[in-house]
Amino acid sequence: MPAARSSNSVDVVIVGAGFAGMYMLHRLRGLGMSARVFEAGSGVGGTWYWNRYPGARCDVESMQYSYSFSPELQQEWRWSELFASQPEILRYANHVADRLDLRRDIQFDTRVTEARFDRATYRWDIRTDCGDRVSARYCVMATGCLSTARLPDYPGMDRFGGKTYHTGHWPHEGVDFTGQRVGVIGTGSSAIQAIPVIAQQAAQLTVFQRTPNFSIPSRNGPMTEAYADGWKSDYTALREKARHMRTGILNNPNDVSALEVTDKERQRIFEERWAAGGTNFMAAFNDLILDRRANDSAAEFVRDRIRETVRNQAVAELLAPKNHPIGTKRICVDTDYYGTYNRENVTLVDVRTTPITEITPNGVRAGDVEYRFDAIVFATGFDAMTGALLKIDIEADGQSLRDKWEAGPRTYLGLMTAGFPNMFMITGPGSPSVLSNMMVSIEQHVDWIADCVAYLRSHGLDCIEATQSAEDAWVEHGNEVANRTLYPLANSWYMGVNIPGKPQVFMPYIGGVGAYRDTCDDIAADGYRGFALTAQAAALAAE
Ligand code: NA7
Repeated sequence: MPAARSSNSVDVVIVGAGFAGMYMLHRLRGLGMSARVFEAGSGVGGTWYWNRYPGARCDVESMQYSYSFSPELQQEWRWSELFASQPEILRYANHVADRLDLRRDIQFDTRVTEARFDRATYRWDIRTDCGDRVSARYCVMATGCLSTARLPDYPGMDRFGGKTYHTGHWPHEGVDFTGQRVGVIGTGSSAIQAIPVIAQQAAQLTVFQRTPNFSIPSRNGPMTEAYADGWKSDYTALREKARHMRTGILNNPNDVSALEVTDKERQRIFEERWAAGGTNFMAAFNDLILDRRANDSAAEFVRDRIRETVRNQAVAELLAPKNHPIGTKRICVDTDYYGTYNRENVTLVDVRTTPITEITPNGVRAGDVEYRFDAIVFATGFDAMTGALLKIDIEADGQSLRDKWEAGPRTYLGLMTAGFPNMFMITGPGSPSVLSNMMVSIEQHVDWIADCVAYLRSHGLDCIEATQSAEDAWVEHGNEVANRTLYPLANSWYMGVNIPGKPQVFMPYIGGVGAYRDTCDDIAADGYRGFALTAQAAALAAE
């Protein structure tokens, strides 16, 4: 265990140095507040620090998946591709850390293990696995929504004689699969990005699929000067527009029902979106996520593209999702995913009909067959949205967050949870977070939190807590909005279904980034309606 490197008192402890924690630190410094960031990794970047698997890249265009708070930063940085790869995004994160001199307040290789609120002092007592103990007025959880990697619990997991990897914990030195027999378990976004790249290296690649996913070609390519300049010449206005979009992405939404146009016109619009590539496909009509018939038309369009691409029709049918509406599990974006199944060295195994029963010393047993591998890649996802928070022992007034959230997360605005004063979450459950451009949602939350603590300070206050009634109303509203959509029909990680025993509730807020921002702004302008604000700590200190 490394020696403790700090033992003191700060205004704010921030947990995590991904894009959320980095910007939070920057904003707090701007307010003249002291802050310490604890980060489990050895560097900044969060998701982009850990997810180094082959083919990892963002599915939001780089011109939009980047910070907007600094005009200089967004003008000077040059992206090389339309959709940046993980190494490039990590370089960007490091560039920002250098440029803003963030590292001096970040303690790396340190995992926060406990956070306890002491009502007598109105401060958080934070402890780490390195033995640090820090007292902070506020605690900001910038722990990420997809940061707790999940391995299946097949018998024999530790018996395999070859190498095993999880896409979310990829070795920094990279992996060369040349000449190897490789098994990939899972067909979510990570697998869909990794499979085409691994297939090019490996001698044999076997993909174990439980649920097929819809994937749209990215049409990625080099970033031309003209394209980047088009954005940069009007960046301020475009960013502002994006902040008010439904997903925080300028995706050219077509405000027309898929059911109002002729079959021919519908097909033409889908063709156009498919040719343009990326998640904008889902903005082809305004009711794809609301109306099953509208959704079916989009789903069938994509299934037909799969049938067209994959030569073996039995394999194409296995790859064509039929059990969930398109978009209700996170839509994937790929480069030659379906085409990869035309390669001689790639095999698809349907684990619904031939379930994996064990990991053997030689590989994977599914049905009656033992598949022999040199390496197994687990692309099996994350304990999403709540996993990282609940890994920490968070407690206030004798109540743990794990107990409070036993039946599923409950928050007010996804920013705070009642009974846990002065603890903020960035892109927490109950906020648009994973349904949006994370950069836009991160900036919105960080700005809201920074403005909030500045407000408290300027009003001689230092304690804020979500009220139970505001939280209950927000949870009810969130469920109501979700139930108006098709989202709850899918067994998705949005619903917690991928984790055995996890409560099944729809965790993100689907009301839209723009509307959500307006709500948050309105609540703040109204003196933080639904929050109890007090000056008790100041009174205590004065005694
Ligand atoms: P996902 O999207 O959760 O995908 C995980 C995949 O692994 C998915 O296909 C799962 O099938 C599959 N899985 C999980 N456990 C098993 C077991 N036990 N056996 C077989 N298959 C299994 O994670 P990703 O890392 O791909 O993507 C996460 C997000 O990161 C993504 O949405 C982007 O926002 C970035 P299932 O669907 O559960 O049947």
